[in-house]
Amino acid sequence: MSDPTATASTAYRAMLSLIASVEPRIAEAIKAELDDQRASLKLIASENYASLPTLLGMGTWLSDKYAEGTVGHRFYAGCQNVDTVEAVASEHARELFGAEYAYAQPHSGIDANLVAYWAILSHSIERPTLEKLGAKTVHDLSQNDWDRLRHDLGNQRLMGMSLDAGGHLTHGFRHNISGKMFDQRSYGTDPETGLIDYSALRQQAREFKPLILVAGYSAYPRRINFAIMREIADEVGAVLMVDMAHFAGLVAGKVFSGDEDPIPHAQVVTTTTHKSLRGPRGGLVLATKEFADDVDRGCPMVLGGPLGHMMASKAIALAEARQPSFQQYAQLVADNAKALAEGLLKRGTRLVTGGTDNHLVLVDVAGSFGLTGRQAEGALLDSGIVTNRNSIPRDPNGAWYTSGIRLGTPALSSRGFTTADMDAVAGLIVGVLQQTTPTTTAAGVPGKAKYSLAEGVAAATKSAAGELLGNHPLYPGLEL
Ligand code: DSN
Repeated sequence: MSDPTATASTAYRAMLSLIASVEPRIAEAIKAELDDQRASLKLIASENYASLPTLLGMGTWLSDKYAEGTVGHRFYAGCQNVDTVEAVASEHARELFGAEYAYAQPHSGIDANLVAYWAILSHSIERPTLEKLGAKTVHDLSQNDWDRLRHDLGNQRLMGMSLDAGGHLTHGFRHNISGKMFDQRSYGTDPETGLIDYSALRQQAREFKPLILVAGYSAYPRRINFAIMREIADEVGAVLMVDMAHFAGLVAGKVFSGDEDPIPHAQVVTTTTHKSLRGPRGGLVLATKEFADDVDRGCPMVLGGPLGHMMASKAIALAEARQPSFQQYAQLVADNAKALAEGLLKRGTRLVTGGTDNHLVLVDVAGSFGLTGRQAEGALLDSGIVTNRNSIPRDPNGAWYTSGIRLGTPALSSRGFTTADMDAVAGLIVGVLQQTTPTTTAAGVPGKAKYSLAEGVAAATKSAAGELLGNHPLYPGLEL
């Protein structure tokens, strides 16, 4: 039998040559991206490397089919193959997570959250109103009743984690549509420990009485107790929605179980598929049966035509995540994050919450090295280490410059980095940041954007990183 990676090399070379015959700059950018990804230490907590079957699943003619609607109930003819891929993706998602219902259409995390918000609004506001007025659909309502319903749909309350505590824009912040749709209040973290204070959260929920309580984060380095979150939601009559975009891989890989697994506790759970879950770019919504019909109306409610090629790729990635090897991968992600945190701590770095028990680490670069997040991100990038700047709780440098950098281990764990490698990575990071200094502005004070990196540090770090990367090649055997 021929070696599948050698076959993939041939397939990709043919693909690049076909693309180059139309637009060579695009072929070059595709190739350059692989070279860049191979040559840098990727520590962006929300990124990963999808498998070759998952990547190849995206590049097909399933993209050419319109299929608005849902499986078996489409607004276009000839959707039998899109029906198959959507049904298979949903089946894998249900089985993988133990969910009663799964919706595979969302194109991204923001779309998954929008589907979830509108499903909850439909379930908890629209349906009871229609029932009370004896109407079957919204078309049966008088103009006055419709106006009142629209007003009610647009005036509900949502409570989510504050951005600087690690929450997400789509959890009700003003720069996102969720902040315009809902009256939102944030819960933060304890100023001393940096951890969620469930009693304070409960008290806030009692006072604010949200319709939706959102749990989930993009920069909180700890686990959440979803049993307590559900108890709080039930007490105040809220629906618990969990956005597990960042840690879905740890749920799928059973690193998070019991009270740390959102599926048995939340009515609605959303995720992206491309972060720790290691699939293609996209989203999923999981729900209890009670919310299934409302979630299923996501297209055309808020989503454009489903992306058949992306759902095919999601199905492949979800099938991979059901393999026992994915559980080993998920455990490695968590072990590597711990090793990275310990490596940073022992070299004198301050971490938000003092460590991690998930896949990410939040470094206070202002407190540790006198830098802004922007300066730290830039100096590390110059040295071949890709991270992203991130706010820390009560950040004095705001959301643009920030005082932190966020590091995550899903991508390097996919390359097979070990805990010993992560200690070496911590050494490289600290080495760079200790030798970075903010540039002084014309007014004689340290600036927030520019920095200088001691001579030779970037080159030496790139070379040490190259050695680590060489031990764990990305897509071994794939030659373009
Ligand atoms: N952009 C994602 C992240 O980096 O966490 C969340 O939207």
